[in-house]
Amino acid sequence: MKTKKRYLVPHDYMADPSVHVFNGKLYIYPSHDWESGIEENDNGDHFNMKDYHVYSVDDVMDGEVTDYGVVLDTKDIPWAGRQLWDCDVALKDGKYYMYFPLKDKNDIFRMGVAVSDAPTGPFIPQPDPIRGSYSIDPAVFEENGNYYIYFGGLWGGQLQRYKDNKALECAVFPANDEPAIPARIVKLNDDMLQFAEEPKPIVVLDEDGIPITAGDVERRFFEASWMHKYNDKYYFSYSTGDTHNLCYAIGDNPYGPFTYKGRILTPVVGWTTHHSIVEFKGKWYLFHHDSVPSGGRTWLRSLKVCELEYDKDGNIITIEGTE
Ligand code: FUB
Repeated sequence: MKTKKRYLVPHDYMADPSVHVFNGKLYIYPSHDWESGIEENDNGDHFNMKDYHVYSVDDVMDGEVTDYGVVLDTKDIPWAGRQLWDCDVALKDGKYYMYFPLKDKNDIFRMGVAVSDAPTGPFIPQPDPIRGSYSIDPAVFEENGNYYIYFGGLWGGQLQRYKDNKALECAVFPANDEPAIPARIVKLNDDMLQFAEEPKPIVVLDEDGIPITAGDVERRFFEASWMHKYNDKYYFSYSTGDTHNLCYAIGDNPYGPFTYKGRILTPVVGWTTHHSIVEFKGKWYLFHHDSVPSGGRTWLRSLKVCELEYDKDGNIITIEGTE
């Protein structure tokens, strides 16, 4: 589908947008890319981000975008090593909780929480990462007062270093005909600061009800989880990483399993693709990023948005990434 697209922050590099409507207003929580001079590699060292901004917009396709400035900085996080990647924010009882992945001083990704009285921050970090947290790309989903985090990412996201929530001695990738490494879901405690349970795998099935295999690289999970609901169905969406698709799978509850349905967005310019899907003022939007404005530099990405449509059966109509 060809659709009008808009760059939201043309004067800076922002990526990995997590978007929510809080009290009737739309807020964007992106990663903040910058030129740190670190050479590109498969470990993602070139994504060397160190702070977050928050944005809001009233008219998504045409309205003014408000920048609330820096709301969290690695220098204020006691356990910080490096690399502040994709974050997300949830509202509970008037407080805003930002979940962020960050490498600790041993270069291991953990997830932290920072709390604010406002959706626009500033967010005050907890002194330690969430117990039992690992890997990257937290996406928070709330339903009936229960809050869940979807997370995980391969390669630089370190998910291949974990099995059954335990760290492995070294990374393990399944054989091509084995089930792919899954994303994870975990319910949050009432205080929103710790996990309430052990993280569980998110299983994505193919059309025959068989788990998607590691060799099915056009469809298997890689990173960038997102969850939204449409017509009472649960849409789990994600990036396939090295094949650069944004895909989705549908299930009947937040834990799945989910059945693979198709592509949301074909590959964009740049290595990574990452998104969120949100309904605002009666329309659905896909927030994402690409590297067109930086001339294809994968670590300097720009925030984009376009409308998203469903067909009569609830399938998402695929959007062209390069238009
Ligand atoms: O921004 C750094 C990483 O790139 C994110 O965590 C991934 O999802 C990918 O977009």
